This record gives sequence, C-alpha cells and structure tokens, in this order.
Amino acid sequence: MTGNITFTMLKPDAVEANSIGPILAMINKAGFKILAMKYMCLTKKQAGQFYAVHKERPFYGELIEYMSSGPIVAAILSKENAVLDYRQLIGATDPSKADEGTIRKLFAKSIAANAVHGSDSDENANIESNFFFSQLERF
Ligand code: IDP
Ligand code: MG
Repeated sequence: MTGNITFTMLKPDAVEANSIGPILAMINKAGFKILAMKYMCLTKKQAGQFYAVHKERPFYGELIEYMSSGPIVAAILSKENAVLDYRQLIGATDPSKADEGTIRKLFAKSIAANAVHGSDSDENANIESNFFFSQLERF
C-alpha cells in the first residue's frame, strides 16, 4: 500500500464547528477511501509525540495546547498518489494562502487552527498511521 495511503486528522476547531460531516464528504468526493477512523482526544503527551519534528519551532507549545484542547478525528485515507493529492485537497498551511475550494480555505480559522492535518510524505504517512492505528483497525 505504500504510496497509496495518507494520514489525516480533523483538528479541534473543525470538530467544534460541526464540520466533520462536510469535510468527510469532501474527502470522499475527491476519491479517498477511509481505511481506518477514530474519534478521540489527544493528551498533551500524545500531541507532543505526534508533532515531535516541530519541537524547536516557536509555535510548538501553542500547537500541543491546541491539538489537545478537544476531540479530533484521526483517519487513514487511501487513493492513488494519496499524499500529494490530499495535500492539494487541504491547501496551504496558512488558510489565507490556501487555494479557493480547498478544505483549509473553506474551514480553517487560522494558521494554527487550520482544520486538518495531512501527511507530507509516504514515509510519514506510514509513521503517523502506525502511531494511531493497529493492523486490526484497518479495513
Ligand atoms: P502542515 O500541517 O501544513 O504540514 P506544518 O508546517 O507541518 O504544516 O505545521 C504543523 C502544524 O503546526 C500546522 O498545521 C499548524 O497547525 C501549526 N503551525 C504551523 N505554522 C504555524 C505558525 O506559524 N503559527 C502557529 N501554528 C503553526
Ligand atoms: Mg506537516
């Protein structure tokens, strides 16, 4: 499956805004299948581990606070060219720079509260998927 999966989270701002349904609809409409999914709260420790690559960035503390501030939806998505196609569907990190029609343009509140996560490489798609899901939780 390498090359055909990506990992996403619908972040606390999107859940709070009742945007789970509309975002999942966009994901399905764009041709992604849902291989695994869970609705959960991240502890600060879990959020810190997930975003460990950003440990030295100035926004790390704020990011960990935010990602553990409320429930998220975590999912593994499958499609040809999943990583790049999903990055295209979600748009730029900063929603003010995101293309029209992208998930972040439509749903993100700010550069921090930007509605969704999407893996940035096949390697990270696997690492992130394994962080959240066992093989038994994938369909
Ligand atoms: P990405 O989510 O588009 O891959 P990254 O650079 O990997 O963007 O950053 C991870 C997350 O950290 C972003 O999605 C966003 O929530 C947060 N973030 C990134 N840059 C900033 C910033 O300048 N200020 C506050 N939060 C930020
Ligand atoms: Mg990233």
